[in-house]
Amino acid sequence: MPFTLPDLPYEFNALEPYIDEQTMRIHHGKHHNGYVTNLNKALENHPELAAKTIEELMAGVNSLPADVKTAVRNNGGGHYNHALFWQSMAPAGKAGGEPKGPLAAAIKSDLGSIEAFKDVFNKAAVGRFGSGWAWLCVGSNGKLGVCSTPNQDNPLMAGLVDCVAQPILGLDVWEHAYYLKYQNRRPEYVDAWWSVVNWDVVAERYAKVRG
Ligand code: MN3
Repeated sequence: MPFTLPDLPYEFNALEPYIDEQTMRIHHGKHHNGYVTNLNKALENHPELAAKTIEELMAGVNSLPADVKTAVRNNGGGHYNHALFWQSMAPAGKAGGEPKGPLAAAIKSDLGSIEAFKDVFNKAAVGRFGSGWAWLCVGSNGKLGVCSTPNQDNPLMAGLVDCVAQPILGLDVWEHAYYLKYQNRRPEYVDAWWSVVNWDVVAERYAKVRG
């Protein structure tokens, strides 16, 4: 199988009380696992695609053959997005607070202030109608931007999304990400999530994209 479900980099209960253990178990073991299984199934008859990295698949998804395009868009997107999401979080104590260093400086110069960034990100997350994601990305001009994509789309999907960029932080706002604990209160989930953002990982991604 070309793609495998990555282990979480922490225990299922590590993000309590912000994200509950049962949600993490179902989200990782059922939802993310389903995307990986269905992505592998879609690629069974396309060995040339199965040899690509998930990033390569995402960037080229708009020109894939019609028989696999939707499956890769939805399930490849689901795999990429969730892998990035798990890595973007850490237990309270190792997470939350504010970004530091060059990332913090870039947020201030490109988005106004840390507060202004969080505000626009919260609006993107809460305002996404139905299911989707909010993103902090680095554009082709090297500047940071915030956007939102529907379903399992992401900013790597050139030709399919409004904001084509390199994602460095993503927030899942599908109901499956928060419904057990927060029910319909998406804004509370989004607020709580900031407490488990692993800024060290986000800063590493930023440094890598900027070279
Ligand atoms: Mn999800």
